[in-house]
Amino acid sequence: MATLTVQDNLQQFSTPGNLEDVVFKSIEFVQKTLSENRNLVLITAGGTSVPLEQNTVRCIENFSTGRRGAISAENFLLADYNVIYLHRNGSSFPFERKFVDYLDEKSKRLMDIFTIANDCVNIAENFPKDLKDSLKHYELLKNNILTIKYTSLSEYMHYTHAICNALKPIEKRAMIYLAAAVSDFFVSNSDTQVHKIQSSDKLINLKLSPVPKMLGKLVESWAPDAYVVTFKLETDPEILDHKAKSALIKYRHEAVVANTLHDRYNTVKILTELENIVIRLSEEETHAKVNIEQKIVEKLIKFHVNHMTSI
Ligand code: 9Z3
Repeated sequence: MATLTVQDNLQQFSTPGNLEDVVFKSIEFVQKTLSENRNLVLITAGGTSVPLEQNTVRCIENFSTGRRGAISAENFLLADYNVIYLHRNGSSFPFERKFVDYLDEKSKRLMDIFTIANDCVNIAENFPKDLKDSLKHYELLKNNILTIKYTSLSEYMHYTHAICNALKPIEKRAMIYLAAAVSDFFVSNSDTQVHKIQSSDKLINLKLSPVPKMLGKLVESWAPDAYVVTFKLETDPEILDHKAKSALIKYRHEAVVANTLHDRYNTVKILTELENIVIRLSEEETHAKVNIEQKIVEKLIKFHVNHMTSI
């Protein structure tokens, strides 16, 4: 297992009980990918949970649904990449999310689409073609995806570190695509009380510490050869470009995808050292339910190919 150094900044996050299992599965999947001679992308998706108590009753959450990561994973799989999908437990899942969309659109529950007669379960209706296609794609590609779930910020941190280390033998054929919305603040171990915070009439003061930035370490030493893509989210479009450009300069990684909260599925900017590309869905594309992730992934794969052929 990759040993933690003080510089990795992870000691302040409690080590998840199943970390060795995640390491083992990642190494095994990397070996499989090498033997298949494929490229591999690590995708992170969904929000992190920050516990307020050690025996957690309450926590701090964020808005992220994991949809960006899930649809991106579909597109990488269809482009013949192997995928490690590190996602928030219960968030959007590649191909399956189409069924969730369908149920939502029809205002139905999952069990509404099944009937049972003589102990046989049947599907109650004719599925639209794109749902059948999703099922077919999943059947075809499910061995090319390794799924790892996290809930807490600590799990996210340790798993990301462990998977990046496991990716080392893949060298430049690895891409890291950090679409998860990771909390910027947490309650440090020493400030987290053991038992449930008791209700009272008094104000409660929470001490939130800044989450140590892991990106510098990731780029420098966890996965030094990989093509690293981060996402920058703002709610104020005025500051987005500047923040995205600053991140690219500060961490010296390959690409930043900049987006705003409310327009994130319609417009993004991809920034690299040499390019500044705006991707915006047209009205027709929005109407035809084109996913912007398809376009993001297409572009990034082109950049990744250049990265792999560079010396
Ligand atoms: C993103 O910006 C993703 O595009 C979204 C996708 C989280 C907005 P959904 O999961 O949304 O489909 O609902 N991810 C990165 C967000 C983030 O926390 N970035 C950090 C920042 O902006 C830098 S790594 O400071």
